[in-house]
Amino acid sequence: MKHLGVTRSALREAHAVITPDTFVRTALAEWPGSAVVLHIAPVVGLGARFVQFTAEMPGGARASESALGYQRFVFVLDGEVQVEVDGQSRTLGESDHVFFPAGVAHTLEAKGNARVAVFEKPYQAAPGVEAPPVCWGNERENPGSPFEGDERLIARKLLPDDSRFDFMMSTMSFAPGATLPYTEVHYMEHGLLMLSGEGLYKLQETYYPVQTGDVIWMGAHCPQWYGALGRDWSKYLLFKDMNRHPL
Ligand code: UGY
Ligand code: MN
Repeated sequence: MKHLGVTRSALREAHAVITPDTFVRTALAEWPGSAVVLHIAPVVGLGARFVQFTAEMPGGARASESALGYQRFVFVLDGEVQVEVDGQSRTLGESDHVFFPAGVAHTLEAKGNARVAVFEKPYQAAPGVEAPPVCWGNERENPGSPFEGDERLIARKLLPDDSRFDFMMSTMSFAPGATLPYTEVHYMEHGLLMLSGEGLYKLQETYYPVQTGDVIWMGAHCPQWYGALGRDWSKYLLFKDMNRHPL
């Protein structure tokens, strides 16, 4: 059925909601053979300081580090990906993730059809702070902890929470009816991918119904609040720049 131009996707100066019916694929030099949906780029709204994309990798497709030396975080959505870095070789499956520091050579190879969520950012060094290492993990094995004391809202940090890192990746899981405790307003930006479930996202003045597969960009100071709907827990993957003075 034709959609007659109707979509839930929306773009405002400090936020964007991007739904799968509006995804457009491109190629990227570092991802030969993969279809890349570049969700969030610096040209969005008033501007983003990171990129977020999904790479759809056919079996055998390979990717290498960002030619411009950006840090990269990769989260496996579907399939299996063989990762080579620092003389190590590991097979990552669904919910596994890896962080590559700026300038670290690596390759990713899809063992069959695979989909990965990728976040990249130029590293902001800070005086006296050492560079972060390669980090591995699995989101499902991460126990997480209640967010601001709410047992129905579990936050899982996917990177060590220390100042070597200039961004954090996490997941936030909400029981049906659970909400963020208040409308947040902060200078840090977010890139978000709905991993499961559905809910209502308030961004600036507008409430958006969102569901699995949707992407959200929240720019600096975008008022933000989420409430989970539906019968099952909902979960999103979240990028947030952190730990650096903004000037
Ligand atoms: O910590 C955060 O910034 C997070 N709670 N924001 C969000 O979920 N939109
Ligand atoms: Mn936030």
